[in-house]
Amino acid sequence: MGDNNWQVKLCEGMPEVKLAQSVCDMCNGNCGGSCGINLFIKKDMLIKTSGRQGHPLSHGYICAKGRLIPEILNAPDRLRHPLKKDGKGRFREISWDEAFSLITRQLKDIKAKYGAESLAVHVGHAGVRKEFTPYVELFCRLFGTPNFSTSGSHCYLSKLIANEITCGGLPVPDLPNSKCIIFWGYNPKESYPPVKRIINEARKKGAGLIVVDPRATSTARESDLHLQLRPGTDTALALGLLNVIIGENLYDREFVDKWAIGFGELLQHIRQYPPEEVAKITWVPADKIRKAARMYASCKPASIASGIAPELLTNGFQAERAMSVLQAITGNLDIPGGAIFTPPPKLSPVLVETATEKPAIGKEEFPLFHKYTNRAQANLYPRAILEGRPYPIKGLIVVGSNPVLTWPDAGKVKRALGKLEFLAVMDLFLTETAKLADLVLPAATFWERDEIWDHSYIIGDPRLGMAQKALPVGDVMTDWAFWRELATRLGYGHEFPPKTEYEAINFRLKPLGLDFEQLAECPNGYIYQEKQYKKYEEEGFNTPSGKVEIYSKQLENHGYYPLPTYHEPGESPWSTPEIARDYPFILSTGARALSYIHSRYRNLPSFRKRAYEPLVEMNRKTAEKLKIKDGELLAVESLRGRIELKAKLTEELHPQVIYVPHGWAEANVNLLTDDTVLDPVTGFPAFRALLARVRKINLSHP
Ligand SMILES: Nc1nc2c(c(=O)[nH]1)N[C@H]1C(S)=C(S)[C@@H](COP(=O)(O)OP(=O)(O)OC[C@H]3O[C@@H](n4cnc5c(=O)[nH]c(N)nc54)[C@H](O)[C@@H]3O)O[C@H]1N2
Ligand SMILES: Nc1nc2c(c(=O)[nH]1)N[C@H]1C(S)=C(S)[C@@H](COP(=O)(O)OP(=O)(O)OC[C@H]3O[C@@H](n4cnc5c(=O)[nH]c(N)nc54)[C@H](O)[C@@H]3O)O[C@H]1N2
Ligand code: SF4
Ligand SMILES: [Mo]
Repeated sequence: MGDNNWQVKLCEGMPEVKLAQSVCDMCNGNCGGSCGINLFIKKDMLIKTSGRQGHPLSHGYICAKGRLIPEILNAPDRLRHPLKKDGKGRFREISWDEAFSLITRQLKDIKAKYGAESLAVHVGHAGVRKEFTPYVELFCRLFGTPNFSTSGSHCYLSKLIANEITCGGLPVPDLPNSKCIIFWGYNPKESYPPVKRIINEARKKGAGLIVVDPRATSTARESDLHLQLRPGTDTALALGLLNVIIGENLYDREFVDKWAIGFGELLQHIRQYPPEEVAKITWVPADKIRKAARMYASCKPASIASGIAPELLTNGFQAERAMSVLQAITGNLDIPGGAIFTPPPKLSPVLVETATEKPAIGKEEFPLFHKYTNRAQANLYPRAILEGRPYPIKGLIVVGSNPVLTWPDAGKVKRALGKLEFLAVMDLFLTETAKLADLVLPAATFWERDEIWDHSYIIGDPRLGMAQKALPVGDVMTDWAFWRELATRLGYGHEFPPKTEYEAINFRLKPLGLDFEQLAECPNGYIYQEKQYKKYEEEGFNTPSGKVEIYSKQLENHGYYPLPTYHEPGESPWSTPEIARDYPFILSTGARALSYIHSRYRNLPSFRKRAYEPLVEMNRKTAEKLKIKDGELLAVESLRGRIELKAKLTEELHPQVIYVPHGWAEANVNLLTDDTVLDPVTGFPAFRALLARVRKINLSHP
């Protein structure tokens, strides 16, 4: 049944070409969504894609990556068979049956020798909001390991938890209806361009735009106000805005009196953050802080679209808390044009609760991260593997992720992966991580399986849709089918109720009174509920007090700061001046560029043609002082490691700040990042504010 594509039609005038309506899911993550696409298929092969008119978010737009999907799917180096590493480190093709025998044997051995918890399973960005991911978690529980982690170890969950604790849920910005929008460490022009269209329309209607970004991006330059802060100082800036808003009586007194607790304590607390002091910390002039605060607080409804940058800091959780408080005290929660709560669709839950003997890795250090997510914190896996703390991890299965290029301190990650007794990787390509594996499993892509997509988390559009399988799976396997088969071989098949993905989707849709076919008939999605606002007036907020918790007893009880509080980044010219003497630049890594998704596609010629190599961006004047020329090869070093890449001189950056993209094997910036100083509440790494130095490479004296 799942093999039928209900949306496949024949192309007019080209009887041999079929047209299937689908979506591109590549941006899907923290702030990205999906775009509607048409797939043109000839003899079971994808030959072309185009933007699909009428799609509620993308309206016919697709970016170059979306147009290059045929190159991804048909790549000559795409994995087609399971690969097993032999004693000499060479890969040999094996059958699926052999692959299952090998992995089953390895998992049983590990469990018998070290206990079930010594297996960890990590699902990366390719598994975000995918139908197979809850089943991987189910597998982990059935096997008996608490160590199920996702890219949520460094993405999105910090924001989610900060907002859960503050106002009982994560609201999203109702951008189309806002009168003032703050893009806070968010740059959709590169990370999900369809949002630009929404902003342009809101701005045509008169909405103001404030951009908080250390870089003068084109989005920042086109905004009404650009707050060009020092990387990592977001919490201080937010507290400075709160200082002005409260000091000038620009907050919503009625809302605060009725619906917030801890305002009195906040009032005292923000006295430490007058604009002049905040200006010294953040480098944002005091008059701009005042202007931004007045603009945001006096244009109601207003919203904050916070991107990934504030999360990727040692003080990131507090930054998200402070933004949550800003939205609350200005009375922008749950109103049209403000920060709205759109509950995700009520799908049947997959999980069975099975207690595990040992706590998840990271539970002890980051109890609230664990409480709110029930997940292990993957940033601590390398320590567990290398040092056996709190207990050893001996086996790891990596699904849709490339830790060697995307986890902090890649040198340590590589050492750790090398020490495992068993590493399996399921991917489309032989990635840098897959190269280290004992077993590599070829996965089907999004377009070779059935998937549900959901738009509630982008701009609060309660819309659910179906992207039906449009292409045959061939010799590879869908992630879902793999985990079901593995569970069956280990004797848990009966706990995996659906037998096919088609059945699984029908099971998930049941509470909505929908089935597979009905959802498939709505290529632009199905609105699963009416928008409702100010629900708190009847239900209260979903916090222990039923109110917005500006002061959080829960945080206090766990030994954390109960009010949003600024701390210098773990590494900075002020917190670690002794390091800054040798490493004077502030390094921000991984700002998105439209050309790639994280570590993917560097192996594909058309992608390379568009963006050939990684570049370190630095201020032109600084470069002139150091006699560095545009395009010159440089070494960038941190306490952890060294990479070499060419310089790109720019006016966009402060003289002391440098930027390096992530995801490049030839200059892996995560060799420079750190996994020891993490955000104390969430365990998130400081990808956006570290210290580094830059050296010219004298090629004649290597
Ligand atoms: N093309 C492309 N699109 C993607 C992805 C991709 O890899 N490639 N990944 C997807 C995923 S998983 C995610 S999480 C999203 C992320 O997408 P966004 O949330 O838009 O995040 P970024 O572009 O990484 O960073 C946004 C801005 O933060 C700025 N910034 C850097 N350091 C700081 C800081 O300390 N404070 C502040 N306020 N700003 C800072 C950068 O200059 C950048 O312009 O993108 C998604 N979309
Ligand atoms: N320095 C630095 N590091 C960062 C960041 C940063 O800003 N700076 N950003 C962080 C963030 S926000 C994120 S979300 C992470 C993302 O980091 P990862 O989760 O490692 O994401 P990708 O590098 O995109 O790796 C996804 C892999 O999945 C494969 N894949 C694609 N589709 C499928 C599928 O359907 N099934 C399977 N099994 N595999 C598939 C792809 O080929 C690719 O190898 O990176 C983080 N790392
Ligand atoms: S912006 Fe490009 S990569 Fe992202 S979902 Fe749309 S088409 Fe796909
Ligand atoms: Mo992300």
